[in-house]
Amino acid sequence: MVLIDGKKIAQQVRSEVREAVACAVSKGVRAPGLAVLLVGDDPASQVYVRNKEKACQEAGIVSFAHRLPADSTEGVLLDLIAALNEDDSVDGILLQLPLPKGLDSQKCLLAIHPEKDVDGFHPDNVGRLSLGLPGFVSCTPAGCIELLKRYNLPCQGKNAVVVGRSNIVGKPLAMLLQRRGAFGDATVTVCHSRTPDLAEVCRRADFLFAAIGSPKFIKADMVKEGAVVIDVGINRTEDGLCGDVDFEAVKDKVSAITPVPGGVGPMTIAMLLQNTLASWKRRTGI
Ligand code: BQF
Repeated sequence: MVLIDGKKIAQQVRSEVREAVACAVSKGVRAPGLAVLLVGDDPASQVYVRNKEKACQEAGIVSFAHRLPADSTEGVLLDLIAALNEDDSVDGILLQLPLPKGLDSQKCLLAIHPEKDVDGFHPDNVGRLSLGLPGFVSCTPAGCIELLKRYNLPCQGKNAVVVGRSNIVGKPLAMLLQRRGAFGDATVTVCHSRTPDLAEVCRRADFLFAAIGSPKFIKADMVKEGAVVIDVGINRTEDGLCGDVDFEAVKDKVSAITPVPGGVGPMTIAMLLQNTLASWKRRTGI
């Protein structure tokens, strides 16, 4: 059984970004800039935003944090996004989700210029992904594919099952798995809470992606012998972070598996930096 070390791969990606930035900056190019918007005081979101600021700093990316009170109006947020769209020192704009009640996240995401949408949530970028055009890809699904690449686990011609159909993970992941190439070309099934006999569908998976949002949901009887299992779940429980996969029950059955913590989570941050790097390269012409 291969334990897929997302923390290690994320560190590799982060040093690659750091080296690319340092190289260009030493030649006089301005540093990349990422604006991070946090509305309200959700404790998990505060941790995520701090993680992202720290990762930027380490990579030589300037982070511009904007912390707004929970009772901010949509107008204030939209005005800030409009100003960041116009700001040439900002290559990426990240709106930390979820937003407090009363704020329409779809409307706010639509206001971010698609060329600065490093989270890949703008409908332009979602459409581009579905058409196979270049654009920003949502960081968590991109991180899953990056792990397959770096561990050389091609899913071409295999059965991939994605459990969960969210806009942020399940849907874009299913699109990525259908792209052409060694780390695409999968036969993809997307299942969810209304799927009859979910266990039976999961058991057909050569590659199983768990993005349900329910701790230890995937049990041993839902996993095929020798499958690759990618656990996208981040659940906060009494005994710390916990994935959507019952790791202890499943680990002896699989050929490779990601742990939680230290699997897909760290890759999410790494891919954010990679997207910001790509935006900066494009905008500075390097
Ligand atoms: C790890 C996120 C749900 C909703 C909004 C490392 C992160 C998590 C886990 C992290 C996540 C989840 C982020 C680990 C960012 C991933 O060691 O396992 C890093 O910071 N994430 C987010 O920004 O918004 C979310 C999950």
